[in-house]
Amino acid sequence: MRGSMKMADYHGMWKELNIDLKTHDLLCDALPPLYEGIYLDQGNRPETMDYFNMVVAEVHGARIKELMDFKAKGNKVVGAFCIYVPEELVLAAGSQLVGLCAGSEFWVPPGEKVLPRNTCPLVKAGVGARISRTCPYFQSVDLIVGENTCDGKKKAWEILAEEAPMYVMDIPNVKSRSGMALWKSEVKSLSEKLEKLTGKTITSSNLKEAIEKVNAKRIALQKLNDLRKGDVVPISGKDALLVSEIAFYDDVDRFVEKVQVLTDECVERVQKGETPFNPGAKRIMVTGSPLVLPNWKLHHLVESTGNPVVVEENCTGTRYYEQTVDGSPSDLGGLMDNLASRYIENIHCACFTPNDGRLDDIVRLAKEYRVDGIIDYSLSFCTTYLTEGTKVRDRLKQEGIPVLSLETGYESGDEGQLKTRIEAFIETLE
Ligand code: BJ8
Repeated sequence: MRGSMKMADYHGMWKELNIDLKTHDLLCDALPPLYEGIYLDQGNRPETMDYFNMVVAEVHGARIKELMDFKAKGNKVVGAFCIYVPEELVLAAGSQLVGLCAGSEFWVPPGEKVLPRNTCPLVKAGVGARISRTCPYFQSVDLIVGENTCDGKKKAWEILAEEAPMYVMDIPNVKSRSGMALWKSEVKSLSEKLEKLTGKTITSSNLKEAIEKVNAKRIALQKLNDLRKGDVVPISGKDALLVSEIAFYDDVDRFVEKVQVLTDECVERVQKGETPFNPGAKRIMVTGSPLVLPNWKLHHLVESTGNPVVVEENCTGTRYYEQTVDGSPSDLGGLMDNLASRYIENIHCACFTPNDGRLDDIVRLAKEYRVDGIIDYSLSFCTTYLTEGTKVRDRLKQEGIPVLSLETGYESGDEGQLKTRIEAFIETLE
């Protein structure tokens, strides 16, 4: 299955968004060959990945047009970088949330104009996308919600705030009683900020509805990813990653419907024994820093060896979709409490100390997905995940699970060397 990567002409819309058209055209020209080489050339893909191909082809087109139409009706669009920002609140306030992905090397050089070179590429690309005016998501958001997670991000927001309407959530870095109290008050403050932005009050009824919507998205992703646990892996890790990445900016209801269709096809593929991988392929888990669109480098390198990535313990994987919010309370306070708890108790980011919950998750997922080996991935200069790597390796040694630690950015220059290391690691797996 190949599909088309041709986007319609949106230059008029981009001009209105004050996009640097000339530079943006270069970005638009670069994406199709990258996607074709990594995605469309895969063999034996589910047919219904076609929808997700289209979403990528139209990533700066059709979806932006939808958001602009939404805004034209007086609604607001909110952008975020981190999965601690509760989408449910944004939806309850009548807005839409889009992930400001920052996964492209294209935006790193403009980011380096204002940030130190030894900053992680995700932060550099996030700032670079905005200051180069080459991302229509950054240009169309009415508010960017940042967070005090790692040092790179919290200092970058000060610079981004000079360019864009910015609000920063103070994320605790300890999961203690006082950490929880801080987090609850931050969730409340965000809800007030959103109410002010949209002029809409968050009530128990609209919050309940939003919780159901986002729960449906997470459940759809859980069901799809559950199918990667079996002997017949019906979908490549690359495709599963892409679906998760798209969860951050697609229309929620349509996304849920399309993931359900894909899951139905994958169930049939399992029954028929259809998989892109050969029998005996080694099952790999990826853990660590997030892999945001279009950072497909690691999955592509692993799967080009013929072995599947079967699970991602990261913020574009299990940390995003594993738990839902208990939407049963009828009062706003109860719903807000459950919302706050779901985020703080279940997302184990290396920005927290200690962060043993993540180590437990890695071991649990390794068993559930029956992995043969783990790649602990850190984006370049991501101090939190790089440092936590020591604890990850120690714990996996105790558990007898092989692990390979890799640090890399978005650049392609080190791919040959990385592939050699990945191949050598996979050869050692029994
Ligand atoms: S909950 S992982 S999405 S903060 S890769 S910018 S940590 S230096 S992205 Fe993250 Fe939220 Fe945590 Fe997840 Fe810093 Fe590391 Fe860069 Fe990172």
